[in-house]
Amino acid sequence: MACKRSSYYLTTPIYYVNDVPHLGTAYTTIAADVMARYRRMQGHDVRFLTGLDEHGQKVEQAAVAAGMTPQAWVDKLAPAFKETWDLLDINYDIFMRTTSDEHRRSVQALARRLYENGDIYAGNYEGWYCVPDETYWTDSELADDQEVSGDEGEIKIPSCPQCNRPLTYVREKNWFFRLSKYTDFLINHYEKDPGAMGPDTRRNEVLSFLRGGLNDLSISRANVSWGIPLPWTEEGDDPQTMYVWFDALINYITAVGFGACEDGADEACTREFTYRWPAQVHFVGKDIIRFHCIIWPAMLHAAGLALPKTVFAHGFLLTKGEKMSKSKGNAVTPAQLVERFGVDGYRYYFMRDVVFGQDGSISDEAMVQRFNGDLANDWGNLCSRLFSMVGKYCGGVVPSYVGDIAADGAEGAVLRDITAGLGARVEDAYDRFDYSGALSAVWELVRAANRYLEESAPWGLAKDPDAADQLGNVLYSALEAVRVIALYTAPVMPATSDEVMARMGCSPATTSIDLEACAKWGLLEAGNVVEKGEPLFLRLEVEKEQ
Ligand code: ME8
Repeated sequence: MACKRSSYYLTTPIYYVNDVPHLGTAYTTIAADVMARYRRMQGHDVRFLTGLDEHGQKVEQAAVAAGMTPQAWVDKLAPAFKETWDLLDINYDIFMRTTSDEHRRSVQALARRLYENGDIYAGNYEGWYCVPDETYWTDSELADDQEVSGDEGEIKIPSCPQCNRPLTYVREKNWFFRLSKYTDFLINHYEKDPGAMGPDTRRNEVLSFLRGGLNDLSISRANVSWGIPLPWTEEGDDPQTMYVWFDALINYITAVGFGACEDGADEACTREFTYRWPAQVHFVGKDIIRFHCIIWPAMLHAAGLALPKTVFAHGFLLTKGEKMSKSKGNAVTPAQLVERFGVDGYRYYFMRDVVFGQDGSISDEAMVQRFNGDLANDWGNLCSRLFSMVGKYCGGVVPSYVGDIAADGAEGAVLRDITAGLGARVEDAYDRFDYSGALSAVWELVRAANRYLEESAPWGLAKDPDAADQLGNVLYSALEAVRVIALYTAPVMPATSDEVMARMGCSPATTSIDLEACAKWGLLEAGNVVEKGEPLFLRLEVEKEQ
């Protein structure tokens, strides 16, 4: 467990600017945002990076088709991402664009370092390339029914094993990175440090791929002009550009200062870099683990840089059994879901219902069910009936707790005791990237608070003049549980938590920098004004929604 207040640097993939942000890219970004918010609330010094992958053949081709320069094209598309992240309450610190000058300097600095170390050499590339995925494929990776040689010399065009779209044949002089040289290093890395990659199933997949042996990797393109130029050329050659993945991965170190100095680009010249790097976690989808768990660590190691502490790969969001993607035409937009479920309802559903690390089928029905059950009924209803009782029985202010709140068997002890163990359970879940587990631990308190109100029946106590202290203690305890719930749900539903805290006269949950201390039982101040307010979540009608 990292010491609180230490640096916590986390990243999402940088998304291809060509695609609009969709539920899949939003999923990774929300997960990273929740982790960033949780770590901030614990007091860590967080840097949260997201951004855009703007170079490569795919973008170049799309720009040509649109009759625009690639730069004008990416400038036109980029704002949609920031708008979507704003809509979803994503509180990132750095938005990287790979067309920035700082990134060009950083990529060239890293490439130069590898070149000078002898890890880059000139060779000839001949083989298949997937432009939409910007990925090279070897013959052996293509399925048997995709034999490349047809009758009479005719070439059958194979399709990409990942996205199924037709591949392009590439034959050119390229520069190669000696990836194969790092095979044993990588095997050893993942064998020795199980935490270096999660979940375990993905780590095993990476290990078995590594044990099959690695080929060197072409890191430049001769005929793609939309990219970062290699900082060297051989006599007689046209300048080449970097392979887009080689360029893109480096964004993770650009963002924290690598290559900030023009001359020599030595990372020691920036304190930020030594402080921030390595990253605590790179969040990725399972489609891009080979890049992040094989190519990227080999590049870093070859450059004498530390490896990220963890790469965590989540699964795919599926609709009707198929991966959601814009190109498959089955994507609902994040804005459409926000319109129906609100930002927090949206964020809650994906964090609670899809187990992080596994594929998850999402459906309208499941969303409505979660929304009505967990949010409208459990959490929203707890707040509204409690706040209304405080209005009715306590003049709309937090009552004082009479007696020793810490004593055995004190009123509300059942909630106090759940709260006492909650911080550790939530932290353990977040340490394992188990968002669903973190939320279900908090929901034990939500449900217990609802049960507690039922069982203590404040409406009955209110009729008994001798039970005034007990009534105050019951309502105080339930309010205290609400305050604790608002704190622990804030990373997932920040606006709702801040609203709940405001209604109880407390400072915003999201400003906590010592979550466990803030969640200590009994800190709620008596006398705070409590406002009932509008319902937090209005039940959705399934029939109407469907
Ligand atoms: O791969 N379910 O960008 P990209 C869950 N530019 N997550 C999904 C998803 C789905 N159905 N579809 C997409 C690239 N994602 C490169 C990355 S990083 C140095 C370069 C998410 O726009 C998931 O995180 O294709 C996946 O890894 C990412 O979007 C791919 O985004």
